[in-house]
Amino acid sequence: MKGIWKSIFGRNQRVTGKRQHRAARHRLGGWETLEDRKMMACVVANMAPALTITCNGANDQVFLFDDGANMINGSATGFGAFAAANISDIKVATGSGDDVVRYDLVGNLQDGEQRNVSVSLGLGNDRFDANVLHDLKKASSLVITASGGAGNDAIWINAGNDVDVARGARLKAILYGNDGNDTLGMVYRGENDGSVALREASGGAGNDTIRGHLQEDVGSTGSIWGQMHGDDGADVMSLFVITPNAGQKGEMWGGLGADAMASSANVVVNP
Ligand SMILES: [Ca+2]
Ligand SMILES: [Ca+2]
Ligand SMILES: [Ca+2]
Ligand SMILES: [Ca+2]
Repeated sequence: MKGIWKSIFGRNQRVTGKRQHRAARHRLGGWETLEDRKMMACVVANMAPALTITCNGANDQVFLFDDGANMINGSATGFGAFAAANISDIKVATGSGDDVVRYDLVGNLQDGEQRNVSVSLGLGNDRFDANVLHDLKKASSLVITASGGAGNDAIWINAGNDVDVARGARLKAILYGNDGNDTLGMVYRGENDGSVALREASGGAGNDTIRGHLQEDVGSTGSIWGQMHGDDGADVMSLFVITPNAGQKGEMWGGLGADAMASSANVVVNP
C-alpha cells in the first residue's frame, strides 16, 4: 500500500535517490544537514479507512481539510500534499519539536459519516486547532482526541459559527494538555438536536488555562455536556453551558493548587 501511495505521487525515484544519498553520507562520517532532516519529517500512510501521519523531531506542520463527504486533502512537512478517500480514522503523531496541526471540516459532514481524529503532539510547545466550519448531518460523528504531551501546548476546538448537529449526530472532544502550562478550549454554538460534548479537558501538571463555551440555539433538543480537570498547578478555568434546556450540563474539578474557576449555574464546581 505504501508503495502504491508513493507511486501515486511519483516519489519512488526520490526515495531511492535519498537512500543512496544517505548511505553516501554515512560513508562521509554521518553528516546530516537540517535540510535533509526537514525532508524526512513526516510520513503519510493511506490505509483506508485509516490515514496515519507520523512525524519526527523536526518542527512539523500538518494540515488536514475534510470535505465531509469522501475526501481528505492535506499536507505535511517533508511529505508535501496528499489526498485520501474513504477515510474514517485520522491519526497524527508529530513527535518532538514545536509542531502545528490543523484539522478543518470544510463541508457538511454527511449523513452517517464517521470521523475519529486523534492527534498526539509529543514533546515541545505545540499547537492544534480543529476548525469545525460546517454542520454535522444525521447520524454522523466527529470525535476529536488530542494530547499535548510535555511542553506548553495550545489545543482549540472551534465550532462556534452556527454548527448544527442533527438528530443522532455527535460532536465530541477529548483534550489532554499533559505536563507544561497548556491552553485548552472548545467553543460551540449552533442548533443541537444530537449530542455535543467537551467530554474531557484535562490540563495535567502545570499552570493551565482551560476554556469551554458551549451554546445551544433556542429549539435545540439534543444533549450537551462539558467536563474539565485542572489537575496539579494553579489553573484558570471557565465552563459556560448556555442552553434553553434544564438540568446539570457539566462538571469541573480544580485539582491540587490554587485555581480560578468560573462557570454557568448548570455546571457543578469542585474547587
Ligand atoms: Ca515534530
Ligand atoms: Ca511536538
Ligand atoms: Ca503540555
Ligand atoms: Ca494543571
